[in-house]
Amino acid sequence: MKITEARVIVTSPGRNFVTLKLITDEGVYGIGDATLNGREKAVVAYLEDHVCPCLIGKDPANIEDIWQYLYKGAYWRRGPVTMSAIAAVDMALWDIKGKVLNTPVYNLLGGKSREKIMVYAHANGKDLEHTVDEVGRHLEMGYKAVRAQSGIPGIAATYGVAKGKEEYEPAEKGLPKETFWSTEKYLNFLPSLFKRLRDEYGDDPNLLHDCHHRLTPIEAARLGKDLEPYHLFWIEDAVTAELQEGFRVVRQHTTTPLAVGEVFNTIWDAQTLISEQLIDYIRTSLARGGGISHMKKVANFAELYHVRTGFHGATDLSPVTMAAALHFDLSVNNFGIQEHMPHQEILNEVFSYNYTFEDGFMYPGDAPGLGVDIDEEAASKFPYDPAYLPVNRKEDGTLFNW
Ligand code: KDG
Ligand code: MG
Repeated sequence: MKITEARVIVTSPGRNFVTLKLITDEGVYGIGDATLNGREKAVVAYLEDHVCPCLIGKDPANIEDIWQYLYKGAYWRRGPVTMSAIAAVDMALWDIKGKVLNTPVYNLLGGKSREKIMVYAHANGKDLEHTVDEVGRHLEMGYKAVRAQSGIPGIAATYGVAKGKEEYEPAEKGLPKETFWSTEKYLNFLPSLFKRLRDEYGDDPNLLHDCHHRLTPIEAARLGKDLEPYHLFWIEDAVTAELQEGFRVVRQHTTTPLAVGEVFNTIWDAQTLISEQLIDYIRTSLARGGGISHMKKVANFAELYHVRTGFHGATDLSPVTMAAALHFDLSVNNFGIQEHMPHQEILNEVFSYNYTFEDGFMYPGDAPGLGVDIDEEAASKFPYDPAYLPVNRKEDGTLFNW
């Protein structure tokens, strides 16, 4: 079998997605997700100009060799653009292998390690009471785990909180919006939210929170300590992790579990974090971390150090990544939790998928391959719609982490 065509499909049903389709001489094809939020066109060019031509004529069965060819063969390693492109190729190749062998991808990854996949939902509100209501609404929907993000008194707009009634979607049309931030106001407010949530809903629900890279290690240590009475499932991205050693400070001070990694690209971004047991969950999605082949190595490495997976699953990851993640989550022993942020209804005009949600858990389905497809004709009706993630400043104007 040979790859005869590699097509990049850009579409915007509700938001932008980049999808790679690899077609073989036997008519079997596979698809992969190459969406990099706010930088989509860079991956399109990387794929079309530098990756697709190299794939033609290759045997799609040799997934590991093709992965190494694209990683080592480029000479220029790592980085979000390169690794998103490699991830898309890798997902498409696993999809093809599953279809050729007539089996779901989880069977190729070692089979089922569990029957169902616990997912966490996003609850967000404009203020504390609204957020409490939203957490309750998601618990009523059956979720066993809910991430709570709230508007903060004195801060006009913050990460994770929807405007008006729509679902939260951080990428906005036009040039990047600027938001303003105060760590002091945030740290003073957040424990009161989780106290209120435990008072209202008791000890059982798994509660999570995303700090979105806005704290220094010692500030994260304070937050972790302040939240200990409310035993969160995790705090996420408490600190930016370019300096992996920074997590030593956080870890020394708190027993609140730590999750990080949605912006990581390879194992080298997490090696110290994992081997020194500085984190509890690794969040790198298959789409950012070079696909199933590389993330399998990361998960296996993490397993040695009691670190579990908790993959990123925001709306900028297409149904292809969601499906691939669910196959992966079902198969690895050290699965922890999966993020689930449902896409807009309109996306179903372009993508079809086999995964399902029931009572707080998801299932990848048993279709051969990944069980996802894209309708190219429908996709062409939703042209690319440029959008950027926001830029964040401190109240005095200093450029800060968004
Ligand atoms: O593209 C950026 C989003 O995926 C990110 O802001 C979402 O932090 C996020 C999360 O945890 O879902
Ligand atoms: Mg996050």
